[in-house]
Order: sequence, then C-alpha cells, then structure tokens
Amino acid sequence: MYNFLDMNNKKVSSKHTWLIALTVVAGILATVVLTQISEQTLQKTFAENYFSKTTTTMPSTSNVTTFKTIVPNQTTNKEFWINTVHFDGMTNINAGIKCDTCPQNTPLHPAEQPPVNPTIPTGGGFKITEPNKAGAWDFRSFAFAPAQIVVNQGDKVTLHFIGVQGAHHVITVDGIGTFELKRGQINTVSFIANNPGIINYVCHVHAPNMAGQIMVLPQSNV
Ligand SMILES: [Cu+2]
Repeated sequence: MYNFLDMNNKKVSSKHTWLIALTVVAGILATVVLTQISEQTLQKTFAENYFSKTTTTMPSTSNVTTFKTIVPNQTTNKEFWINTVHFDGMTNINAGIKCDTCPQNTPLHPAEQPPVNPTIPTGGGFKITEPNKAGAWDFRSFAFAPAQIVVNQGDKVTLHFIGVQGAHHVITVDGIGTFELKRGQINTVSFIANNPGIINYVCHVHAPNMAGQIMVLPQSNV
C-alpha cells in the first residue's frame, strides 16, 4: 500500500488515499459527461442555426420568380439590310513565293490553272478572269447578303438594298418592282406580306446566283 506525504511531511493514511482516488475518478467521469452534453448542445445549436438560416434564405412561394417563355419577336414591322456582294477566289498559275511577313511554316500557295472548259452557268453571276502578267487570276461569284429572309404573314416588310460590291445591278422583287442599284446607293422597298409563300428577289445582271428568297410564314390560327 502506498502512502502520500502531506505538506507537513506527515504520512497520509490509506483510507484517505482511496478517498482521493475516488474523487479524482468521479471528477474525470463528470468532465467526460459534461463534455459530451456540451458537444451535443453545440451540434444541436449549429443544426438549428444552419437550417434556420437555410430556411430563411429559401424563396417563399410569394416571391419565386416566374420565368417567362421566350417567344419570337411579335412585331409586325420587319426591316432588313441587303448587301450586294461578290466572293473572290484569287490565286496564281505560279506557286506562291515565300512570304517574309507571314508566320513561320505558312504553306506556300500551290500553282493553279484556270479551268480549260469552265462549266459555270452563263448569266453574269460568275466570272473568271484570265491570268495577268504576274499569273494571278480570279474566280468571282456574286450574291445578296442576306439571301434568305423569314417573315410572318401580315408583316410590314422593309428591304434596304445596298450597292456595296459590283458596279451596278438591276434588281427585281417579285410583285413589288424592278430598280437599278449602283455602288454606293441604297434603294428601299416596303410592302405588306399579305400571302404566305415565297417572294423572290433577283439581280438580272448577275444571274443565276445573285438571288434571294423571302419566306412568308402563314398566320397561326392559335
Ligand atoms: Cu447584281
């Protein structure tokens, strides 16, 4: 049996030793129990606080945003700007010469010869220029941009034809009229798209590829 020394260096009896040991054990147990209760309380408090905050940040039924379905533009006024353009495939009968200002490893242009018997349609819309002194030649195709337009039956349609490329054009809009358009000019036509179907617009100088269509969608019965 062990004995302890008190402050006065006196021996403490074994009975007192047991009392001290029991007190220490009881103290440890009490600490453990209190700690667990404290943790449970903290967890409960955290959960209540968290879910309380979560709940308060949830939108209530009264302020939930109602998303609207996006529908096509319902205006009955449709305005378009139609450019006269041409695309050019420029090339050369000689292979390309190394370009000092081009990025490294830029492939050299291959030598290209104009077709011997071109199968392109007649009418002025396509043009092949013969190689010049430097061997350069061009394949040109005329067009309208845009060439497809969609409107609804009953719309008031305004078309602005813009002479951007090509010296001059003679344009017909089916059922509307014919007019000449030179580079730098703008010619405007307006009409009501009364009937569903297709309205063609063409340039007589650059047939057949300089052409476009206005698709008039039928009115919905809904
Ligand atoms: Cu034209």
